Amino acid sequence: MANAIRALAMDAVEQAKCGHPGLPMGAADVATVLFTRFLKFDPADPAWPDRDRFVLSAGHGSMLLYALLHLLGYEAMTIDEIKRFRQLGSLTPGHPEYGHTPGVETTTGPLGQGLANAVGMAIAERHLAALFCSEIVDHTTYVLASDGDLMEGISQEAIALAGHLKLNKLVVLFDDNGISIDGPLALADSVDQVQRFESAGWAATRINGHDPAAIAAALETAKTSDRPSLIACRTTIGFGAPTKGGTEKCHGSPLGAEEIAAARQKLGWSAPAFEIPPAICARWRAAGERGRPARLAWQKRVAALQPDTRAEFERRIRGELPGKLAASVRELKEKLSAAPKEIATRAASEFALEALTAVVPDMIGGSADLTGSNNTRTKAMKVLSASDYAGRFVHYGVREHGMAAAMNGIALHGGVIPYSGTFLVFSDYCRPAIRLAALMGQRVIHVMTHDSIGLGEDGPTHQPVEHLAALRAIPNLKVFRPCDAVETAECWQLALETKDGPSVLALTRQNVPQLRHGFDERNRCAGGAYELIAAEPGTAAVSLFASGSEVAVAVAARKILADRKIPARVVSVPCFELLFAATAHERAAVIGRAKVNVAIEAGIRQGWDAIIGSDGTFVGMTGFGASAPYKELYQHFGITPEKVAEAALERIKKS
Ligand SMILES: Cc1ncc(C[n+]2csc(CCOP(=O)(O)OP(=O)(O)O)c2C)c(N)n1
Repeated sequence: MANAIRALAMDAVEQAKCGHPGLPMGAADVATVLFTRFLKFDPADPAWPDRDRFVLSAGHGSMLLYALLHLLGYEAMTIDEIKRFRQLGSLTPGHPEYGHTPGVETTTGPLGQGLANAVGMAIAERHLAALFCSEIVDHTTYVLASDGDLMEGISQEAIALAGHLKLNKLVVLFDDNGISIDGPLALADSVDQVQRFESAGWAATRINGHDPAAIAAALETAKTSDRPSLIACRTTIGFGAPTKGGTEKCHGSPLGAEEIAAARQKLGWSAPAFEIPPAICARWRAAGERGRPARLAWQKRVAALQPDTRAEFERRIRGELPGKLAASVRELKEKLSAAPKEIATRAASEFALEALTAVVPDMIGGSADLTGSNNTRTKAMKVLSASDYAGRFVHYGVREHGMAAAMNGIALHGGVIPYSGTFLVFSDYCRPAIRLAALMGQRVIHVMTHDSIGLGEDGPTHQPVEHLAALRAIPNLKVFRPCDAVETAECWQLALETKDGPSVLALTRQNVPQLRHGFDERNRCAGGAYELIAAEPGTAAVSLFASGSEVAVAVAARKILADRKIPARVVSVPCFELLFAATAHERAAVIGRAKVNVAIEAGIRQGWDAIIGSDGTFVGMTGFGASAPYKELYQHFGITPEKVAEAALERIKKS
């Protein structure tokens, strides 16, 4: 049965003239034992909520997964799809892509990410099991990880977190083949992975990855472990390829017709390319049908739940927000209009979270060891820990990358909406995972505070300058930078309602005035930008655009200009992406036709030209910040109402 995987991998890579045959051939025995005897799944319902998850963290070995899906009877994965490996529009892209191919649990390829996603999946499983009982939620997350996965720094963050949380339903199968692209692993690595995992609180063992009995025994042991399990499976990369097997030569290129013919002979596989002998195919299909009774029994158990519990469980799995959200945001905004708050937007976020987490039980918060600074833990939130998985706040530790990737896994698991916190400057540490959340279309919400030089004395290492622009460059990511407490509530609502993509909320450390007065039921941030204060008297000669804390600067600049009888309007721009998604007509209306456009943001200019034009005036940063009290920094870098008014007046004179 394992040779069927090997043959399909060799043939598909050969046909595509590119790809990675080595991993599928080497890990075929491990995968065969796992999928035919342990993994709980049903090809008839790839999204069955209580299925075991299988994460191919070493995404370059995608043909392993595609071969399995085909052999096990996932309807969409026909032999034609295998033949179209790596071709446009096929279900078999170069690396597995979530949402594209049924049966693929997460997008992998950037090494280490899948392993860290799996930690999030295992957290979500334990959490939901604690809330909804193990009759309904009781599954294991299996990972196949390569040397590359374990060399990546993110793997350390992931395994440390998993060990600490005692995620005993997480099992990592390490494809311990001692080969990477450059050659033998010994060129670059001499870590004892078993000892490494053990020291992180895992159960770890070493086996022969070509011995089905040993693989089965290790998986059996892992089932009863009170800790996460590592099974280091010693394998031969490209197992069966007579000259290239065991070497880097079979890692990432076709074996060639001659080597494939010799491998077929060595493996005793006489079937032609892309053909699976009926008897072997039947055994694989039978393995694929193994899980059906379990799924049907599970459906019965769900049907027998109390109607309220069942409705809630199903709502959460569908990822639908509770109906109470809108009313809660409305109430929040009413409160703020009755008693305006001059607070930092990070504090406004906490204020919003008090209300939102009360009506959206799906939300799990967290922080990478900056809880008090990020304001992500509300008073009512208990900590999610090894002794209480029902808690809703995760102390991720100083592990921003692992946190962001675990959040992706939590979202992918379903039933839970992860949000978490760090400083905006450390979005760089999260970036690879944020990019994947955007690519996969996952609702993951990053609270990123201390969003500019406005954080003050911590200085340029901590002051984001290029980060807003860099995040705005990621497709399908919404970057929100609210200007006050009301916008913060509105942006939170928009982030929660964005079911198909991640969001970043960039929030201030320093206090900002409340600029939105009077109750307005509309979510004014929904258009991405809106006129906060109209020009007077008459038509605007100047449009002042700003985001976040700089909207207050724009408002003060408007006043200076008004005193000089220059009518200026203020446009708050909390979200570029929503503005750019609006119709051309709506966008033009918000941008307006003033002679002079000025944008103010305590970051770099990049991106703003789309709003103010390349001839617009930008008041912001052109280099790194400095360490000083923040008010002095705003003066020092010239981000003040006076400078803005001056710049506008100069432009008017010239025009
Ligand atoms: C973050 C990241 N860096 C680099 C790569 C490119 N790459 C793909 S596989 C690989 C290493 C291959 O070694 P191993 O993980 O042991 O896989 P095997 O050779 O056993 O298939 C590298 C460097 C990647 N996919 N992701």
